[in-house]
Amino acid sequence: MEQPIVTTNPEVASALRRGQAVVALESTIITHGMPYPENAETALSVERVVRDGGAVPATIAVLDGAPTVGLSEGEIDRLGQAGPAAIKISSRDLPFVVAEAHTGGTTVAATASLAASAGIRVFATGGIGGVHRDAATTFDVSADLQEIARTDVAVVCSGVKSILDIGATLEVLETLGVPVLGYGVDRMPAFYCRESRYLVGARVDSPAQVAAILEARSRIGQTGGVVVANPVPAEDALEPSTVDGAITVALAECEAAGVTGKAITPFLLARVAEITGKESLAANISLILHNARLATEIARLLGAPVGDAPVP
Ligand code: PSU
Ligand code: MN
Repeated sequence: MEQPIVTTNPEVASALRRGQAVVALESTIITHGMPYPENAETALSVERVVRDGGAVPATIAVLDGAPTVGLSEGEIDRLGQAGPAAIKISSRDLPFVVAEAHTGGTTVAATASLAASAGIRVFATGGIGGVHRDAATTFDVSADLQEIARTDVAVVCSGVKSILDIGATLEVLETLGVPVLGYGVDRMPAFYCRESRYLVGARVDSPAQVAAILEARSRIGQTGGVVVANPVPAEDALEPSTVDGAITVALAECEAAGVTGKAITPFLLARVAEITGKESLAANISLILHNARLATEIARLLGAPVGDAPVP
């Protein structure tokens, strides 16, 4: 067999060998999720939060054709500067960008699959992709859902943005057998807002509960991922009416501009962010940091003997 082509940076590789906690981080949020320099600054702050919590961060992307697990600060800045000029890489794009030596940010789908192949079990992000509101006619369902279903990784996120159909996204996750755990909430978070009207599969209130559910899942013999839905901190949450108004405008503009395919999600997210202004960027940054903190706590508990607190 050929050697795997995934490059794992030495710090991440050594942490994994020694059984230390590692948290994977996506990079489409850097290239397509925020403007420069906030994108690179946020990615570096997220890494600091993971380190401060006692785990090793592994931001994942494809650099000149090399799927890379654990970017350097310089590499994060390079992706940030490239922004949407870099490729948005979902699972199906990996063979193309590797063969043609391209650079880009990996979506939740591609990041989860690269993380799992490196042996990382916990992944933090802002929001996952899902079922688009017009999916009944367009069939637009993010590959994130299927990839989470087949990859052994816990994805800590603040739900799906309300540009999507949250109820339909939860139905697909149920069909795919993905546990959806509301962290401290009974209802699915809606990214900028703490709650939608849809119930999660189960509510959890501690990282230890999440770790126990992950362990139980593998003891049962099930494979595949888990979604941990962690709401945006209350002080940074937006008013649902503000967000709804922006979404209505963004959806109409997307349709009028004839945007299709993988460009749809970045277009809608960017327009909602522009219309809602600085407040939504602040909420976005706050929830990502919050998710990274929780992911770090979960990662530190995995593999630790039951009842044993991780060494600080
Ligand atoms: N949701 C966000 N911000 C993002 C994304 C989703 O709040 O940046 C990105 C993630 O990388 C996600 C991707 O994996 O969009 C989903 O794109 P698509 O719908 O084309 O699968
Ligand atoms: Mn799509």
